[in-house]
Amino acid sequence: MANPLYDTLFGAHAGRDAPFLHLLDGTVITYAGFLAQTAQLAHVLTGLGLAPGDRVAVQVHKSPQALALCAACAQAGLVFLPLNTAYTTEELTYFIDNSGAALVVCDAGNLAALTPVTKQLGAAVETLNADGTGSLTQKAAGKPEQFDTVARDADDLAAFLYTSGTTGRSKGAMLTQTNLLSNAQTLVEEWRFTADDVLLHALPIFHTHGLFVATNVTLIAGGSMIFMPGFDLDQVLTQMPRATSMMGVPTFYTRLLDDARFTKDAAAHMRLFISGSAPLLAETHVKFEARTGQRILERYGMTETNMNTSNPYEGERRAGTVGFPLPGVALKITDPDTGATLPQGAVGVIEVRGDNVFKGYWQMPEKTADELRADGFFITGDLGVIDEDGYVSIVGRGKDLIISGGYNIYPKEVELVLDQQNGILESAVIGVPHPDFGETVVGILVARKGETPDIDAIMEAVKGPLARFKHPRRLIVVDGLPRNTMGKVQKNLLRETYKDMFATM
Ligand code: MLC
Ligand code: AMP
Repeated sequence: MANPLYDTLFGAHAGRDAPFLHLLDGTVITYAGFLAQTAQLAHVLTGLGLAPGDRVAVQVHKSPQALALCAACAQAGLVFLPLNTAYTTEELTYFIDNSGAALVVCDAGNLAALTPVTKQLGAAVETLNADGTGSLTQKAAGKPEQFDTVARDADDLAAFLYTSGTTGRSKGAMLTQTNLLSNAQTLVEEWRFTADDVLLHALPIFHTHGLFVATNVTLIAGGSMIFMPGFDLDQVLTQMPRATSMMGVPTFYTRLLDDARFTKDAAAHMRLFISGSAPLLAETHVKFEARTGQRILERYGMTETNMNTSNPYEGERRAGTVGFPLPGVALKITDPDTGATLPQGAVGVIEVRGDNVFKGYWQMPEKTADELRADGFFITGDLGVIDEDGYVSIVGRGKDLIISGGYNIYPKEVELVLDQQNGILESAVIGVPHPDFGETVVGILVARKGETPDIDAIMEAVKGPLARFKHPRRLIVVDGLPRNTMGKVQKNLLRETYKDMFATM
C-alpha cells in the first residue's frame, strides 16, 4: 500500500455513502462527504508548502473539520500534533518550539496571542473555529475533492502526542503508522466493532482515547459516531438511544450514575460501555452493573503505547482489573530496581512490548533510553500485578502523576511554578481523591521565613503558565514538608493527611 494509515482508515471508504458522523443539529456527514473535505484540506496543506514529515500543531475545538484535518495530514504524509484546548500560550510556545511545527492551526480567538510566537519560531499559522469556519476551511472551499495520497511507509511517523514527565518537561511521543493501525485493528476484533456500530463520542479528540481508540476503531469497522463537542450529561442522555456503544473516562460513568435519568431502560439497547485513561473504581463498576445489568469493559492504555490490556468482550469483565494483555502485546511485571521479571502475583512495574509501542521521544534520546529498553519493552511507570487467572490490575504508580478526569498532571510541572511565587520556599503537589474527577490537584506550600504567602495572588499567577486542569484546587500552607532520611519529600504521608479533603463534596 502507498500509505497504509490513510488507505486503511480512510481510503477504504472512498465513495461510500454510509454515515460517518452524526452531529447534534441532525446533520449527517457521510464517508464520501468527509473524504471530499479531507482531500480539499490536503490540497491546502500542501499548497502551504508543507512536505512529508512536517509537523502540524493543532489546538482547535472538536469539530468534523478538525477530524478532517487529522485525516488530511495522514493523506498528505504530515505528522499530526493535537493539543489540549486548555493549554495556555506559554504551554503552546514550548510545544511549537520543541516540535519544530511547520504549521500551527488555532481558533481565531487565539490568533493574536499566537502570531508573535509563530512568527518568532518561523511557523505558518491558520485558523479553524469550533463551527468549522476559519482561514483553513476558507482556503479549502473550491479545492478539488480528490487528492493524490502521498506515499508513506508503515514505519513513518503519523502523530506526535506530548506527555509531561517527572522532570516537568513535556516530551513528544512519536507514533508511527504501524503503532496506530495495529492497535486499532486489534481493538476492532477484541471489542467486536462492526459497520452497524454507532459510537457515542463525547471525548476530546486531542488524546489517544478519543482520537486513536474511538475514532480509528470506528473507521476500521466502517461504523459511525454521534460526534458531540464534549461530555454534556443532558446531551449524552438524549443521544444514547441512537447509540450502540460508548467509550469514556471514569468521570463519564460516575456522572451518569449520579443522574436518576440513567436507568436500566436507558442503557438496555447499548452493546458496550468501555472505560479507560484512569482507574475505574470497583465501586463504580458494581454500581453500574446494579443499575443497568451491564458490566463496563475496562481497558488500560497510554499515550506512548496505545492500548495494552483489555477485559474480555466475552467472559468475565472483572472489576478492579484491566483484563488481559491484548493480542500482539507482551506484558511483564518487573522489579523497579533491577528490571528483573517478577513471578505471577508479585507487584512491580508494568512493561509492555509490541507493534503498539511508540518509537521514542522526539529529540530526547536520553529520555527515550530511560523508558524504552533496547529489547523493545517500554517501562510504563505503572505498578501492577497479574492474578492467577491472568488478569492484570494496576495497583499504583511508580511515577509521580495525578490523573484528573482523564487528564494527566505531573506534580513537578506545578511545583516549579509554585516555587517561583512570592513568599514561597518550597512546595509539594499531590493528588487527592475527588468524587467527580477521580483525583484532583492540591498544593502544599512552605512559606519563606517571616513571610505570609498571598494565596489568591498565587492562584492568579498560575493561570499564565498552567492550563486550568493543572491548577491546584486547594493550596495549604504548612510549616515544613515531611521528608525521609534521604531528604525526599514523603508524598504518601501528605496524601494520607489530605485524602478526605473533597470526600464530602
Ligand atoms: C475540565 N476541568 C478540569 C477537567 N476538565 N479540571 C480538572 N480535570 C479535568 N479533567 C476544569 C474546567 O476547565 C472547569 O474550570 C472546571 O474544571 C469544571 O469543569 P466541568 O464543566 O466540570 O468539566 P467538563 O468540561 O465537564 O470536563 C470534564 C471531563 C473532561 C471529564 C468531561 O475533562 C474530559 O472530557 N476528560 C477526558 C480526558 C481524556 O480524554 N483523556 C484521555 C487521555 S488518553 P472552571 O474554571 O470552570 O472551574 C489516555 C490513554 C488512555 O489517558 O488509556 O486512554
Ligand atoms: P496518558 O499519558 O494520558 O496516556 O495516561 C496514561 C496513564 O493513564 C497510564 O500510564 C495509567 O497510569 C493511566 N491509565 C490508563 N488507563 C487506565 C486504567 N484503566 N486504570 C488505571 N490507570 C489507567
